[in-house]
Amino acid sequence: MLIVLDQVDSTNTFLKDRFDEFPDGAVVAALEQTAGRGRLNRPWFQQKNNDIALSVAFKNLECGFHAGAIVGLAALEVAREATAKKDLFFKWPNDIYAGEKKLAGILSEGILRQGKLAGVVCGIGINVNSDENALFSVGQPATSFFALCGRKFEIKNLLERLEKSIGRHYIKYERERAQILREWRQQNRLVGQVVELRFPDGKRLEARFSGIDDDGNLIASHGGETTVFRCGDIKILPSLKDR
Ligand code: BT5
Repeated sequence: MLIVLDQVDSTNTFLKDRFDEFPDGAVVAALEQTAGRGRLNRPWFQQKNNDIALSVAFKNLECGFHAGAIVGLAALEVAREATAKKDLFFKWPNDIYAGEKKLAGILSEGILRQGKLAGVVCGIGINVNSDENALFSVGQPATSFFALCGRKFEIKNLLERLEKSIGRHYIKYERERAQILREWRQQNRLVGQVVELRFPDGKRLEARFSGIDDDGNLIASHGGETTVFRCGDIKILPSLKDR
């Protein structure tokens, strides 16, 4: 099921508020969000009628982070097909990057019922037709399908392709869970590199990104110690990557 709204505050908020009214796997997209959100309540920019914003209702997941793996792999597939750029990758936890520029971001939010995880609303924003000027206002290096390949795209057509790809990846997840998670790990390009961990409280730590555990947490090593990094951001340190 794909529903495309002309305007909404946030597709994640919309679907969270109506979670029980939608079937498992339902996708709600919007051509404009007036209050698009990133993680930690950061703003998400979407150019009206020009970029993708959608959310998916997941009701049968083993754990919350698997939502990002399913939606992320589907988006990576559509982005590679559309732009013919193979060199797109995940930056932990679920951003899609081209080089050092962000192409897409994912926000997964758990739905709790009596203290238990009843489902997950997973939203993704993808820059499609935004040009350099629009991307500049984002405040961090960002790119779009248009910036990558010089073509503009019909948003509704891309939404249909993405909804189908999410459906396929969800079915595959139900049948071959380990394979989906393996693919997701493989596309996390920065494993092995030295990165800067940025904790939500502002603390920073340079460490080697040594892997991702079964719950989707980043495992980092520094000075013989291991840190399990559950929430925050990582900054790519290209000059240090082979250290
Ligand atoms: C994310 O958060 O990257 C998750 C974004 C999820 C957006 C989707 S759209 C559909 C659904 N409905 C919503 O309300 N949200 C979801 P985070 O990792 O916290 O990144 C946020 C940061 O990315 C911001 O602080 C900006 O610096 C930057 N940013 C904002 N808009 C951007 C854009 N269009 N492209 C690249 N970077 C952006």
